[in-house]
Amino acid sequence: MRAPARLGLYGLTLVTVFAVAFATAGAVVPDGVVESWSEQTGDHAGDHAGGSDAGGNDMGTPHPGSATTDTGLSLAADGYRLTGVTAPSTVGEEQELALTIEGPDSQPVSDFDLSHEKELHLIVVRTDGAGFRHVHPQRDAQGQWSIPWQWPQAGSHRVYAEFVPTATGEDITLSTVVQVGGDFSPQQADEPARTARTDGYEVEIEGDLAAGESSTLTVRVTRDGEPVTTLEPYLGAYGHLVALREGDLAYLHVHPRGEEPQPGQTSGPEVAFEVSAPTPGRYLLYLDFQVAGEVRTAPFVLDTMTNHNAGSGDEGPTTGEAPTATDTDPEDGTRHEDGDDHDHDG
Ligand SMILES: [Cu+2]
Repeated sequence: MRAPARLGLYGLTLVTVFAVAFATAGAVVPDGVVESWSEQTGDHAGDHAGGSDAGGNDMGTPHPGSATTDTGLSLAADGYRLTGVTAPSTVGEEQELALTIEGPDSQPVSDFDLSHEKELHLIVVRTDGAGFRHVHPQRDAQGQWSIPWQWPQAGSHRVYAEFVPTATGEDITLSTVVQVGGDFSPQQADEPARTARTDGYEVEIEGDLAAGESSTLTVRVTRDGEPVTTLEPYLGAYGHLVALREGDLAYLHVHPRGEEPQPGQTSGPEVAFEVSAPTPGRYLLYLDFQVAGEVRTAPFVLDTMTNHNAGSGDEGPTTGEAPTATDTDPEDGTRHEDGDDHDHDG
């Protein structure tokens, strides 16, 4: 009777695998890592446009005086709370997405500084990285933020609010999770993706992420093989890049390089960003760029470099091999506020 014995062994192996998975799931990023990351990614990180001038050779060389920000995984930080989050509960239902930011006095906050031209940035993404949206809701007299909303896909979504209270002048990102009922097929990224297509535009990302270091990522926009040189300012830059750590969806602060564009100016085909990946692993990146008055989103997936010494950002971009015809099809992976309904098979 060998078969039953084998089955038994197989069962035991399964149990072991699950036990390991549980242990791993319980592992949390040590506080120290998060803290040094927060310090690194404070607003002043943008001052280091020349690269790692401090010769940062290790994780977490904190920049003194940097603003403290969190990693966007908390409902509350620095006395501010994300409350009253409502959204449609199922796919396709038309309603609104609403939220309130409460201050240390437990009252809705109504004084915000402009940051990237807006008082509040709302980022929404399903926890597998699909369905990214970056929008700007309206605030009413009572301090409630809202925007018309419809979910194109079911699943568990993370909702981030990024803002700067006038009272502190510090950037805060708070988030919560919203469940959306309906059929759900996960679209977890299974490999890095350096090329994205959206509305006839092809966007390629060059450069590498290095864990614990700042590095430069450059995006290049083409259409029908021709460089696109008519990128328009959007949110105070020629592109807005959001980076999330795959797995927990921690929110990275990304700083555009170069001068802030003036109204009417255009640029392209390249835009550069300064990014710090806090830990080794995979990151989901989303570029919003504007051409001819319309904002589009290009999604990417990057893994941090394994060679720790190779990239402090100022050597030329290392052109990675783009996976052939990546399936980061923006039409099912992402959409933007201004985009009308594309087909979503999510
Ligand atoms: Cu925004």
